[in-house]
Amino acid sequence: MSTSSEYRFSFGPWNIHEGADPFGPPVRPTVEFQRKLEVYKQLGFDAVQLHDDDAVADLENKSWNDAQQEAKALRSTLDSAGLVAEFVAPRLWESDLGVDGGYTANDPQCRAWAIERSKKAIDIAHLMGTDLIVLWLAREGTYIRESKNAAQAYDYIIEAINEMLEYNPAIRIAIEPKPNEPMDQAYVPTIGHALAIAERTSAPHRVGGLIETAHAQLAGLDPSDEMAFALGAGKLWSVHLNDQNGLKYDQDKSFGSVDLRGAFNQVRALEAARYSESGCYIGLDVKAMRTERGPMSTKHLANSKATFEMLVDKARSFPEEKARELIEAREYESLDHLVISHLLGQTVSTKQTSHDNATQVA
Ligand code: 3MF
Ligand code: MG
Repeated sequence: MSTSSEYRFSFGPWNIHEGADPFGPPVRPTVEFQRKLEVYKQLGFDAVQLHDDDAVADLENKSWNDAQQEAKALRSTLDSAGLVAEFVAPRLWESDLGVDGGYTANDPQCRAWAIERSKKAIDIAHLMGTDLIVLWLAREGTYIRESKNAAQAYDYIIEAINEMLEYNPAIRIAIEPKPNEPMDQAYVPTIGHALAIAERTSAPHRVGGLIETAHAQLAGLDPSDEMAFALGAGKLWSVHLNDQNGLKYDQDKSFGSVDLRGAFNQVRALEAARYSESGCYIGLDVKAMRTERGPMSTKHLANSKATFEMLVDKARSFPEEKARELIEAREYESLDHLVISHLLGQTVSTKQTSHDNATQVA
């Protein structure tokens, strides 16, 4: 059962990286953006996720004319490589002006800058041929509760989104929620918050979400339920599949590498909603281990994609009929074992489950 042709996959250039962490310098050489683009197709990926300054390096210090030329040049490079841009995301968190956040900064000049920069990202998206803008609200939050007024901050976020929606009526905005890191407490920590905000904007149908597995896990939530919630609202416009080992720093581990059953359930939620037919991409946001040797480490990308595809097969071959019978009989212990057996490639006979019933201690 080959599934690779039905789903389309994407990742961002930051997923091929130098391996630096807060306690150590880079351990692999920097790979030229151009060189990264060459491996997309080899690895079976069709789309590139971009920050505005991935598309136009050093965006803040370029004339708008030069920026446009660069974006156009990248578009034709992607075209000739058979690639498309999935989305463009304004990278507000690396500028001096974004130290206290962008849209929610206490300094009105910083808030104005954040909106102007977001409009540039929208123009770049247009030049790159995508209508999808992703907002990861990195520094929109607080280190100490008293430094910002949360109700006011949410109003600022909604005002900023409204300005973006008005600036280009063709765009859609997908909010990527995350509960913490780099902030202690981030605004818009879950997809529930993101979709509630969407409803408060001037064009709710143009505001949806991107769910990252690890971000949901960091909020103590089940990623598959988060995805199902957004899918039910028709608002899951991209995903960042990865994994996370408990409530630590954001790890971006390979998909399924910690919680394989959780990964299976995410795939099951996507399959149930026929996500492969939605036109949306299966995006990855994964980091290579620091121990990987260079010059370019891409195994984490290939492995995550392969795991996803194996789990699609597992979702499609799941014994649904048997599961339904067990659900009807409220035999959840047996259902639990059915899932585990299926993931481990074993079949459980119905006989075995009815035997369980017979020997059950009242
Ligand atoms: C941080 C993230 C971000 C976003 C990216 C796209 C750098 O935890 O997940 O990755 O995915 O900025 O908006
Ligand atoms: Mg992400």
